[in-house]
Amino acid sequence: MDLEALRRYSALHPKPAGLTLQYGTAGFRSRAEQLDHIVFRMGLLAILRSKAVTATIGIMVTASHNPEEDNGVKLVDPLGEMLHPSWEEYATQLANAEEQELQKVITEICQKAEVNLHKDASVFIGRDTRPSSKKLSQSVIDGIQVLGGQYHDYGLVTTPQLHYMVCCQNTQGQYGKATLEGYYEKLSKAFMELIKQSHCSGENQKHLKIDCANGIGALKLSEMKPYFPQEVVIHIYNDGTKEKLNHLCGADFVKVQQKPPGGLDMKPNERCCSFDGDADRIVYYYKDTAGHFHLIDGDKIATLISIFLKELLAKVKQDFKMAVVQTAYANGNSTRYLQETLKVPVHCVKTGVKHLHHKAQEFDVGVYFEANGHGTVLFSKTAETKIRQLVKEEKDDEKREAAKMLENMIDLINQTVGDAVSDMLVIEAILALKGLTVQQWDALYTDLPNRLLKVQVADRRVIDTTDAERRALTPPGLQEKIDALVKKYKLSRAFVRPSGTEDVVRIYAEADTQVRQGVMKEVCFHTCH
Ligand code: NG1
Ligand code: ZN
Repeated sequence: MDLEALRRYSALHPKPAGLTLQYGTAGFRSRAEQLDHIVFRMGLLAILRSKAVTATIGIMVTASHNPEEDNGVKLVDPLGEMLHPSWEEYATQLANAEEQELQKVITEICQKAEVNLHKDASVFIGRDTRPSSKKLSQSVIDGIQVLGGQYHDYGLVTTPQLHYMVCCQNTQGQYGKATLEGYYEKLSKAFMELIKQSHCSGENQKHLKIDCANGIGALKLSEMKPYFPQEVVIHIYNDGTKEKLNHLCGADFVKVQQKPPGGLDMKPNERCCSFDGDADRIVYYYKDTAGHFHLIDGDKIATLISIFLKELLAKVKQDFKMAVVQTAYANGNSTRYLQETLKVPVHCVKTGVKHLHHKAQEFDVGVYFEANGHGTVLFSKTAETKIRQLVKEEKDDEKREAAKMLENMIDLINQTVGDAVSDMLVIEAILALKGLTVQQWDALYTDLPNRLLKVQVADRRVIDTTDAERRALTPPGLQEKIDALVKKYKLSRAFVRPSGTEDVVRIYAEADTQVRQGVMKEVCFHTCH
């Protein structure tokens, strides 16, 4: 380790006195001006991680759906997954070390994680469109250079694009080419192959309006436009040329507010969707002829995809295990529909993509979505190999055609992480193939009225939860009060948990009618007092 370089560069990226930040569900998130030392040190950590696992590691500068003034950084592991939990702690230690302790902390991490500093290292960098992101990614590069290693700066990319690049690189191209062209070509080819088999695409069905949250999604969709087939005509709104990132628009705004984004003029029954600020989430919606807004969230996306995959799996007649993974925020009626009508097993895990991803890996086909629209589908190696083999060798036409569709789904889905662009193409393909309108999709089941609020409390860590965050263990008495309230209402459910990305407590409630959501007011009262 070049100690002189470490001293010199860390002095250029000083840690504000008294500031401690934690590597949470989505890495570090904070006001952008507090993050310079963090990103520099994450550059250091990315090199250590790369040396530890002898693979390329990704580092993404973004704060997703959070305000433009915020920023964040997270590391991407070799197959495009989130950073391994054992390293989250190292990230937090390195981020909070005083300057004079940096070398000691690096040495400790090297010892604990058996990092050989003489090994080669390689890091891929990406960033979103925030004004602060460019400078922060320069600081990442400073960190990388102090410990020495190769890097490739992809510049402006969506979060899922960076995950894809990392996976391609570490699988020697098996997953695809680690370039933007490689990504666009892979997705558009699979999409076109899929919709070749669709017979019903009226003129109206072709059009899709997309709110890009004034973020990176707009840039990347524009780049991808030449690759799009004429079967889909996309109209981009909130492209970042006029308004601020995530301001009154984007997937998070639409989901939380349950209303359309600003900047998108919506006519009755038009199919619309919103990406979030780094394009890893998507929600759909439309307005009916009476002017009512209908949200189609991650739960309904998971349901549509599950229906489609289940039908194909039945046709290929393999003993593949399929399941859906949700979190406590999944609407109760989505869970009921999946289990009782569709007869697909559903599992509930803690909030945060890494938990959903991990659980979904247990199945041949694991569909996972957070209600907020972050999700994807994972196929086991066994299932993927078998499906590709059936495409080549199966004599039965119906079976082979079904396998072909599954193969294209495998190629269209970004299996590394939720991806708004890829999910959008999956949804558009399924709607076209099944001849479904957005209203028919919406009518699969009716969401229970629900509310998600956040409240600021003195110390959110006093709330400890269990049972996939559906029950509060502490503070004493809180859960009992929620239980008593929930009992009063039909189909009612409510829970509180500390956020992993903001200094707030989130409160969720649902019940059979909106009026009965009065439960929400009362849960709020007990959480704050
Ligand atoms: P927190 O802040 O822990 O609730 C939020 C989302 C998660 C996930 C992460 C990462 C909700 C209720 N929570 O986590 O689902 O997306 O951000 O971005 O939407
Ligand atoms: Zn995001």
